[in-house]
This record gives sequence, structure tokens and C-alpha cells, in this order.
Amino acid sequence: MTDALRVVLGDQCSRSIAALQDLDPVHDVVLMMEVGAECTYVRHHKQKIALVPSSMRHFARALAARGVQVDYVRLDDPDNSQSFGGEIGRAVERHRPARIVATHPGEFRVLEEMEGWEARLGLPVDIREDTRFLAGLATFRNWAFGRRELRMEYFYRGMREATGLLMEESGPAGGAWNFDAENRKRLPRGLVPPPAPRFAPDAITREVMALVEARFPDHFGGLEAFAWPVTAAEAQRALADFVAHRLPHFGDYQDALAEGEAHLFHALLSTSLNIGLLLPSEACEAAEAAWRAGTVPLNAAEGFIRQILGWREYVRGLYWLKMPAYKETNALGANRPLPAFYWTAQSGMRCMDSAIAQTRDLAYAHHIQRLMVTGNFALLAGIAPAAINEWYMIVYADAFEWVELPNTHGMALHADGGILGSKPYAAAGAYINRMGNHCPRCRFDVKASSGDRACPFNMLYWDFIARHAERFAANPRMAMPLAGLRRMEPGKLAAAREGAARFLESMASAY
Ligand code: FAD
Ligand code: DLZ
Repeated sequence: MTDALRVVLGDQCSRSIAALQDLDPVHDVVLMMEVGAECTYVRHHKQKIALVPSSMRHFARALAARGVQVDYVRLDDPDNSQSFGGEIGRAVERHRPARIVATHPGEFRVLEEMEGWEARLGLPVDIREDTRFLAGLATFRNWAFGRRELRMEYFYRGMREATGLLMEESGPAGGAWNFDAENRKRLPRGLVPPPAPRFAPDAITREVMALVEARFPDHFGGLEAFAWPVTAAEAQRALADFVAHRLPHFGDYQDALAEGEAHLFHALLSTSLNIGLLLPSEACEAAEAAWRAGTVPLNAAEGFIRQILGWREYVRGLYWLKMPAYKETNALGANRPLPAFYWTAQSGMRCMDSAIAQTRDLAYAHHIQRLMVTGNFALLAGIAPAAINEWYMIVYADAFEWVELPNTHGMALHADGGILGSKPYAAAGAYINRMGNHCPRCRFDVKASSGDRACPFNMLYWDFIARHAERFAANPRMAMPLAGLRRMEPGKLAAAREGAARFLESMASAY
């Protein structure tokens, strides 16, 4: 008889996952389930559907090689009920376990379901904390308790102190907590980012890819460029390659945009981190070690560690603190449907179309493309948060709701009314022009804010600031844009707003 049925979900492919920590290889069975419902609750990009089951199959094979009993349900098993609920029920019938052990999932809807298993199955269900994160949920809750504002920067400083990462006896390494001011360079002409390593699909991945093409042929995106790590060993190689070749410039060009350069000096590690092939502690420690060895500058190591120890941990804490109400907020009353060009990459705006086409081909875009291009456009145009959240959940291989939602809903759309960020990341075309190289070859004129060729970002920006001027008046961090609005000659503002209205109308007709 089985003692514990130990459930490992698709984003829990880590040797150290809590559900496996006291595993008894003789009496316990590990259950892994490929289920159709997880591929279609949002219609994920094909690369994400290939990535997760392929990583699951590799992980299950590694467990079995260590003598662990693994009950693995494949997507194409004829008896597969295609849902977690159905499969856990069938597994309980097969193994008659005394108890179920699981790890806290990454999405609220899955936790709700898991919390119902005990009553439904009549068995004790132990849902353990996900110890892969550097801040436990109670730690975040305690940090947040009684604070008027939940700013990432202060959370991050506490995490630096708690972990000792980039800390000296006297305080933060280099005498400052962050070096953001050094991290806003445009990519200079002639500096070519090194190619990122590609992990060619092996037989297991190719089999999953064929299954994806057969079962989900009309999901967004292509599989041709699939090159993600699917094992812990590959993720370690990806980390080592990043630290050696791209981390040295990561800080400097963290905010840059460049046409044809999909990853610049970014790490391409979010899929490995989010599905558990790589631990956040491993990534941070590798960056710190490179700085201490003198191979990367401090602004690069700190910039990278802040993304993981700071932002990644912070958004997860916020998600679990604020869900489920968080997802329902819509502070700016945005209600437009998603424009068709988010799928077709045919908006005519060069920065948008290249971010969307790259997303379709790679299931990846770097942070500035997500935040300042597609996110900024949605914010300015007033696209409904639910529609944009769904788009981000669908299109990126690294999308899991605990990390996607705060970034999209809070950071990009300001739909949470300022819980995550003290002001909206709203920018006109000048920002995109300053940080990137799309504008000179765009059919729109980045210098114009009215007229047929005016950059839509400019018209929409002024319309956005004017539309929300009353609300923003109470926010000292919006003083500059509001002063700009007041300085604007009334005829010019009216022309920009009329242009915005025309553009929004033309966009609506494309649905
Ligand atoms: P790098 O830029 O090299 O950063 C290194 C690592 O830091 C990343 O791998 C990631 O784990 C972490 N990181 C960086 N920024 C953030 C952040 N803001 N929040 C959390 N972790 C961060 N990230 C996801 O993992 N999944 C998502 O679904 C997701 N959706 C996003 C949606 C929007 C609108 C925005 C603005 C950001 C989103 N991000 C998301 C955060 C960030 O854009 C990605 O983590 C990053 O682009 C992944 O690429 P990389 O590994 O090359 O990251
Ligand atoms: C994303 C995903 C996909 C596409 N497929 C599976 C699957 O077949 N089985 C599984 O256990 N997990 C899958 N996942 C990841 C889950 O959606 C993820 O565990 C939840 O989103 C909770 O974070």
C-alpha cells in the first residue's frame, strides 16, 4: 500500500521541491499529470505547452533513474480525464494512499482546487510552503503588515540584509542599495550582444512538440525556434553562459531596446526559474560570485540580483497577499477590447510590431518591450486589464499568474491604483526613441503629436494624461507630466486628443 501520494506540478520540476523532501522511495509514489485543462485555461503559446510537459517528462525520468516510483500521466493517455481534479481522483483509486503531499501552487485557482481535495477524496492533504522562494509568504506578510506603502525597494533592502547577498560589514556593497542611474544606456552602434545558447530539442521534446502541433494547432506562436532549457543541467549551462557573456553588460543596457536584438544582454532565465529547473538562490549567488571574482561590475551584479531577490520575490508576495481581489481591480476604468494587432503584429508602429512578432516567434520579449512598448500602449489606450492580462498569460513561455499578474496589472497598467508602483509607467514616443532604434524607420513621426503621421504613442500619451488629470493631481510623482499638460498650447492638446480618438476608433474597427 502507498503511504504518500506526492504531487509534483509542471512548474515544480525541482529536486528540492517541498513535496519530495521526506520522500520514501519504497512506500511513496510521485504523481505527475499532463492535463489538457492546463494547456487551455488560457490558450498558451505553443512553446509554453511544449516547454512544461517536456520539462516534466525529463524530471520524471531523472526521478525514476534515482529509484523513485513515478506515476506519470501523459497528455495522450486514452484514460486521461485532462484535469488535475480528475487525475488526482484516478490516482487515489490506483494507489489507495494514506495521504497526499503537495507543494503550494503558483496560481490562486489551483490552490483553491487543491484545498478542496481533502474533503473530496477523504484523505489528509498536506500543502507545503514552496521553499524555492527566498522569502516565505509569512515573511512577506509580516513585512507588509502596517505599512502605508508596499514599495519594492524597501522589501529588497530587507532581503539583501536577510540573505547577505552583496552585503559588506558596513552595509550594501559599493555603499549604495542600487545603481539604477547607471543602468539606463541606449545600445551603442557597433556593440553586438553575444548570441544566447540554444538548447536544441531532444527526442523527448520533439515528441511533445509533435503532440502540441497535433492537439493545439491554432494556439498562438510557432515552435520552430524552440530552444529553452528543459533540464536542470541545461538551465545550469544557460546560467553559466549568461554570467560569462551577458551579465557584464546587463546593468548598462538593462533598459535598452533594439530592433532585431531579441534578448540584448538579458538572461533568458525566467522559464528555468519559474518551472524550477534553476533556483533563484543559484542565480543570485552566481552573479555575486562573478562580481567578487572581478569579472562583472557591481552595477551589473546588483541590477540582476535586484530583479530576482527584489522584483521576483516581491511580486510573488504581493500576489498572494492581495489575491483574489487584486485581479478584479480596474483603477483607471480601462475598458477597450484588445486590438487585433496584438496577434497580427500589424499595427504599423515599428516598436509594437517587432515586439509582437518576436513574441509570436520566441514566446519571449525582454522587460522593456513588455513594460514600455506593449504594456505602455495598453495603458495609454485604456485596454481592459482582463484582456491584457490574458494576452500576457498566453504569449510568454515564462507566464505563471503569480508573476504575470502583478507585473501586468500593477506595473504596466496601474490597474491596482498604485499598490505596486507609485505612478503609472506612461511614456510618449520620445522615451522609445531615446532607448531604442525603431523610430527612424517607423512610418509614424516620433516628433509629431498631431496629424496623419503622428506617433500614436504621443497622441495617446497626452490623451491619457488629460483623461486622468484629476486623479493624478493628488500624486506628487505625476507633477511633471501634469505641468507639461498645463504648458501645452490648447490647440495642440486638442489636436493630439482628436488624433488619439481617431486612432482608437480605427483600432477598434480592426477587432
Ligand atoms: P532578465 O531581464 O535577464 O532578468 C533576470 C531575471 O529576473 C528574470 O529571469 C526574472 O526571473 C527576474 N525578473 C526580472 N524582472 C522581473 C519582474 N519585473 N518581476 C519578476 N521577476 C523579474 N516575468 C515572468 O517571469 N513571467 C511573466 O509572466 C512576466 N510577465 C511580465 C509582464 C509584464 C507586463 C512585465 C512588464 C514584466 C513581466 N515579467 C514577467 C517580468 C520580466 O519582464 C521577465 O521576468 C523577463 O523579461 C524575463 O526575461 P529574462 O530572463 O531575460 O530576464
Ligand atoms: C502551464 C502548464 C501546462 C501547459 N501544462 C501542465 C500540465 O500538463 N501539468 C501540470 O502539472 N502543469 C502544467 N502547467 C503548469 C500549471 O499550469 C501550473 O502548475 C499552474 O499554473 C500552477 O502554477
